[in-house]
This record gives sequence, C-alpha cells and structure tokens, in this order.
Amino acid sequence: MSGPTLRRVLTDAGQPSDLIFLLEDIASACRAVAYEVRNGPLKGNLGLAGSENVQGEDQKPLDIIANDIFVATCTNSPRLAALVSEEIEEVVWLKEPKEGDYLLFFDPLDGSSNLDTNLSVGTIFSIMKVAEDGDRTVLKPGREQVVAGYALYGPATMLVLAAGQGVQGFTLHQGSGIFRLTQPRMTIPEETSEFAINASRHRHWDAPIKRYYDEVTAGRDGPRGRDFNMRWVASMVAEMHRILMRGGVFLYPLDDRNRDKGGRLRLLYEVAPMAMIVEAAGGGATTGTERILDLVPTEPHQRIATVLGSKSEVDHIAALHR
Ligand code: AFP
Repeated sequence: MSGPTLRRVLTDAGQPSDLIFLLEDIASACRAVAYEVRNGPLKGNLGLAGSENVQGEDQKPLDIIANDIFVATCTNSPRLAALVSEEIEEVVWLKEPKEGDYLLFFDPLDGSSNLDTNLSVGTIFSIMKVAEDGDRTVLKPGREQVVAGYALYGPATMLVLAAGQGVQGFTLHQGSGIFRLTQPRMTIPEETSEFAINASRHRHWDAPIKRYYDEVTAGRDGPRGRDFNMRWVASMVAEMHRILMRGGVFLYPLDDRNRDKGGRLRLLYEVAPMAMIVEAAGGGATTGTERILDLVPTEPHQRIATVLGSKSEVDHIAALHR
C-alpha cells in the first residue's frame, strides 16, 4: 500500500479537527456509495425509481440511496449546521447555526443516467462556513468555499480534494477501506487540444459556442492550426477527472432548451466545487462571461452555463464571448 492516509494528510496540513471529522464522514459516505454502486445490479437497483427530484428529473434508485447515505452519515458531524442536496428541495438545518459551523452542499450521485450502462459516476461536494451566530445564509459565492471535492466511482474509487493545499487525489484501498494519497498535487496543463461538449445540441447554442466548436472541428486547416480531439462521457465527474489528469476543456453552455432554466448544471453543488478544484489546479472556470467563483447564487438549485478546464482554452472561449 502506498501514500499517507486521508487523515494523516489532513492532520499534517493543520486542518481543524472538526473539518477533519466532517471530511472523514464524507469519505465514509463515499465508500458506502461506492459499495452500493458496485452492487447495484445484484440488488435490483437499476432502472428508474418511479419518482422525480426537485429538478423534475427521473430519480434512479441509487440517487435516493446515495442521498440517504450522505444524510445519515454526515448528520451527526459535530459542527455541521446544514445540508443542501440536489435530491432535497429545501435547505436541511441540523442545528442552530453558530459562527464557524459548516454548510455541506452535495450532488450525491452525478451522472446517474450512466448507471444502467456501467459507466463511471461520481459524488460532488462543497463545504462553506456559517459567517456568524444565527446566520442562515447558504447562497454564498464559490470563492468562499473552504473545501471542494468529488468522489469518482470508476475502475478505482478516488477522492479528490481542494482544501487549501492545491488539489490532492486519494485512492480507496478496497481491502482496508482506507483512502490513501496517490496524486499529491494535481495540476491542469495550460494548453489543450481536447474538448468535451454534447455536440448534439449544436443548433441550440449561442454564436460564441458555435464559433468555438467550428474552430476546433476545423482542425489544422482552421484558425487554431491544429487538430483537436473530442470526448463526452455525460458524467461530469469523469470528464473533470480526465481534465485534471491530462488537460482539456468541459463545456455545458446555455442553449435554447435549457435557457429558461438557466442552464443544465447546478451552481452550488456541481459547478462551484468543480470551479474551485479547477482553479486550485491552475485552470479556468467561467460562464463564458463571468468567473464562476464570483457568482452569488439566487436560489439553492440555480443552474448556470459552464466552461471549465485548461486556462488558455477557457480564456480563449471567454474572449469569443466578448
Ligand atoms: P445525470 O446525473 O442526469 O446523468 O446528468 C449528468 C450531468 O448533470 C453531468 O454529469 C453531465 O456532464 C451532463 O449532465 C450530461 O448531460 P447530457 O445528458 O445532456 O449529455
């Protein structure tokens, strides 16, 4: 077995014990979700649950199971004041908020439409702090995040954290159930020739995104002077992990079908945590016109246009919007 444990790394970084407790609870929840995902087919947990979530989307049994695991595992964390989950409409207050308490925002199972086809899915989470006693504000800009992270349930179960020490990757040792450090400092290459977008929505995009897509698909004969590659897993955590490991740019822009909802991806518990991780790894994170981490959410489930990844490519896409 390699690398120091999650607890050792957090302790050596001088993280406060209450935050270590919460992060270990989150790691335990991810370990339990990984188990349920691996055994889903054996427990009849594929297909649809027959219910809808607050977004009006069909829930999968594992969406509900993952959410229940997170609520049950994290609720008793000593300084956790509130939960905001993709699967729960209202903010769940666990105690009277005190200054320095934590707020946990999470998408318990992202990419769950890939479960039946046994593709990688993940959990995305974000931790912020209560500003002062009695303050029930959860609509905070992403730059106020204390920790952002995700779990990736792939061939390996990984936990990736941005907690003030750059971006660190941990891998779950299946036998012992311990997360061990395997990527001490993840950084995103400044340049890339790989983009990720659901190209079937091309006709619904705004002009700057259409122009970007036309440039990169024109390849070496076009304005970029080089060929590009495309990937689309339809599982944001898997896309973002690939981008952290080898560079790339991920786009989920506004289009004619999602415009009235504000976009596809949710700001507080999907895009803002990924934006913190990407910026901590040296990448860029924008809506196309605004820095993601500066946005003040208008409601807990607000959606947002999203461009994340290699800094120079993200800057280029932002320039096309000006
Ligand atoms: P699901 O959780 O409903 O599978 O959605 C996954 C997701 O939010 C994100 O993880 C993907 O990048 C994106 O949606 C895929 O969207 P398309 O299905 O439109 O490609």
